[in-house]
Amino acid sequence: MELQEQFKVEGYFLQENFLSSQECENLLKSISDYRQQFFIPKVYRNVKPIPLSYSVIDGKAVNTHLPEIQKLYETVNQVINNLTSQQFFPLKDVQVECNVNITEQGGTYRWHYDRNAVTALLYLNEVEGGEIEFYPNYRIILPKAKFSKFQSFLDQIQQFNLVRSTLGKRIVVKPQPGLVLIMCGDRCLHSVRPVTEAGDRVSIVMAYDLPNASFAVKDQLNTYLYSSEKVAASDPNYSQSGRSPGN
Ligand SMILES: O=C(O)CCC(=O)C(=O)O
Ligand SMILES: [Fe+2]
Repeated sequence: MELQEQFKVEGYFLQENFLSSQECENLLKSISDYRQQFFIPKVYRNVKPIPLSYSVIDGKAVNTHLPEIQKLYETVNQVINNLTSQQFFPLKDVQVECNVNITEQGGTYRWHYDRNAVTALLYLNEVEGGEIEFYPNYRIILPKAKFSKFQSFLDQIQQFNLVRSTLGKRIVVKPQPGLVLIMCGDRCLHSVRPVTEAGDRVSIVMAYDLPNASFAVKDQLNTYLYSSEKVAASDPNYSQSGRSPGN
């Protein structure tokens, strides 16, 4: 199968050694230098069955202080556009564009869909545990109401273990330096299993969408994902009004 066709059918794409181990080392060094200089928020959201428990360097900080990662974000955009028949672009919200996720021992990432259409995950190191588990092209998506309460209801049903194992195709990927995983982030249910060793798991998360994409859920979701502040909504992935604006 040709690559574009394969991505369309399978809903994800994996490439080992997208970066060399030396390139990963250099990026890890820049990230650790950044951490010496700046505070990075630790985020803990007690959701079931898997909490969101990680630290994050958000897109604003990457944009300002980590130019080599910002450059990678542009390079991976081209990789994605060779993989699909559509043209994807950086998000308009710089905070969300490109993040560095740092997950320490015991840390996890909750079950979720990304707000944006295509996501690339680039792994910089190997850890014990910390596998990403995902179900590509799994979501029953309401095209005009992706952020609605009814969508939230459907998503909750689809998250149940039994429903996942019956309807979904489970894929588990162990992080390794230089491995890139590209997925349709808003259709692929995913979570990260607990890191079981003392070292940090470091991944770069890159988000893209079509130029006209609009997100009903911006501010609360950003606070939820990128700060340690409390948020009112139980799951800010969905808007209170139940409708997505602009479509
Ligand atoms: O680090 C990972 O493997 C996944 C992170 C993720 O899904 C996200 O930040 O949206
Ligand atoms: Fe995600």
